[in-house]
Amino acid sequence: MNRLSNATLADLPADVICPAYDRAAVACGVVHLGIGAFHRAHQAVVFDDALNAGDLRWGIIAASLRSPAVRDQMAPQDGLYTMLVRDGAAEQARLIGAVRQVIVAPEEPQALLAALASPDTHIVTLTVTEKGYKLDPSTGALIESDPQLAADLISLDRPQTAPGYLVAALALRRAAALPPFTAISCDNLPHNGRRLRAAVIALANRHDPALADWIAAEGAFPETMVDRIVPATTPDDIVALAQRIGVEDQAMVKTEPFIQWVIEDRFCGPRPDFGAGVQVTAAVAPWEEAKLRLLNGAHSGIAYLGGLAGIDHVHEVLALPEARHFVESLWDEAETTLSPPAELDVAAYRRELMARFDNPTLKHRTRQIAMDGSQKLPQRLLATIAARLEAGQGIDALALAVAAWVRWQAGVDDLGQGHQVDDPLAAAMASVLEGAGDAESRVAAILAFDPVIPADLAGNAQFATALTHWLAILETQGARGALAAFSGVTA
Ligand code: CS2
Repeated sequence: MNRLSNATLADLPADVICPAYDRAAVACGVVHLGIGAFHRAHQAVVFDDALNAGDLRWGIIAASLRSPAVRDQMAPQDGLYTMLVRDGAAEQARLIGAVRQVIVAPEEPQALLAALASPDTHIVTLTVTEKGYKLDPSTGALIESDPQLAADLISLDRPQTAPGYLVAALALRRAAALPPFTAISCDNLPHNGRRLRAAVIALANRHDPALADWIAAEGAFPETMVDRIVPATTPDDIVALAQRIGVEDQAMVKTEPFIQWVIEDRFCGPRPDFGAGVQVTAAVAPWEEAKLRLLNGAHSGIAYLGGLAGIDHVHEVLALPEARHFVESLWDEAETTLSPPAELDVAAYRRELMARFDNPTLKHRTRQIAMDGSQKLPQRLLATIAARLEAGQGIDALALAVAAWVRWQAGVDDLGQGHQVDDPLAAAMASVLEGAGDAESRVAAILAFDPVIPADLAGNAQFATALTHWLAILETQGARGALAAFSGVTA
C-alpha cells in the first residue's frame, strides 16, 4: 500500500480534511522539542489552525532529543500525518501539515541549533516529559548529578538536554543581535514556565552570567496548561486507518474532541492570532492546578489501581462502579484544595472529565499513564494531600491512589503478571524498598525517599497511617478488593 505523502494527497477520500494552505510557502516560526504524539495532537494542531487561517509564519521544525523513530515515520510522508478524532461512533480524520521538518538532535545537533537561532523562529514549544527538565521533582532544583545535565554543565557544543539546547541557542541569538524566542513548556508540571526559566537561567549562569542576565531581562517563559488525551498509537490503529483512507500513515495520532491550551500572556515576540481551544490569560496557575489535581490526579489513581487489577484501559476501569466511586471521592478531596478560575464550573468540569475518561474508542492504556510516577505524583497527588492535611481534612482516596503507586513498584500485578516499572527513579525506589518486610516498613522507606516525597509529608503520621492501611489491603486483597473496601462493598 502507498504511503501518505504529498504525492498521494490527491488519492485521499473526500471526507479527510486537508491543509487549506500552500505548505511550500510556509515559514517556520516554531521549533518544537520532543515530537511525540501529544505535540502532534495538540500544539501542532493549533499552529496548523493559524496556517489554515492564512498566517503562514507558523510552520514547525520539530526535534526529537533521543530516538529517530518519529523522524523515520514522518520523513517519508513529507511531514504529513493524520489526526484521528474519536468519540464513540463519530470519527473525523484531518491531515496536519504544520510540521515541515523533523530533526533527530543527537544526529544533527547543529541543524537544531541553527533552527533555534534562526530569525524566523519566534516560539519554541517543549514536550519533553516531566523528567526532561532535569529538575528534582520535589524541590525543583537542577539535578546536577544527571549525566546529560552534567555534560551540558561542562560544554554546550553538542547539547544533551532541552535546557542545554535553549541556552546554547539563546547564546547564538544574543551574539547575532536577535531577540530571544518565547519558550513555552507544554508539560504537565506545576509552574512549568517558571521551572523552565529557572533551569535555563541556572544553566546559562554556569556558562556565561551576562547571557543569564540577558535571558532574564529579555526572554519569556509563559506558564501553560495543556489538555488533550492522546493515547499511544497502536499497530491496529495504523491498519484500521489505512483501510479507511487507502494509504498507510505511520505517524498518525488518535485523540478526543476536547482540546485546551491556556497560555500566560507573556510573549517576547510575535505570536499567532490563536483560535478556538486556546486562551491567553494573565493567570494560568488556577487552571493548571485544577487540571493537574482533578484530571491527572484521577488518571494516576486509575492507572495504578487498574494496572494492578490487570485492566488495560481507562474506560474499562471506570466500568467498575467502585472505581467510579473512588474517582468521585478523590475529586471531592481534591476540589477543596483548589482556587478555581471564575470561568471554571468545577461540577461541570468533573462531569465532562468522567465522560472523557469513559470514551470507549480512545483505548487509553493504564500502563501508559503509570509511566514516570515519581515525576508525576508530587503535583498530581502529593501537593493535594499536603493541602488537605494542613486544613485538617481527610485523605482517604488520595492515600489509596498513592498506596497503589507504592504497590506498583513491586513490578507484579494482582494476577501475578510482571510489569516493568518505567520510571527514571525505578532502580532507586526498588533499592529503598528492598528488605522492607511489611507494609509499614515499605511505607516508611518510601516516605523517606526525598526525590519524590516533600519534606512536609515525609514526617506526617496521618499520611503514614493512611498509606499503610491501604497498602496492606492492596497487598492482601488486591486492587479490586481495595476498591471494594473503599466503597464499603464486600469484595
Ligand atoms: C496522563 C496525561 O499519561 C499521563 O500521565 O495523565 O498524559 C493526560 O492524558 C493528559 O495530561 C491530558 O491532558
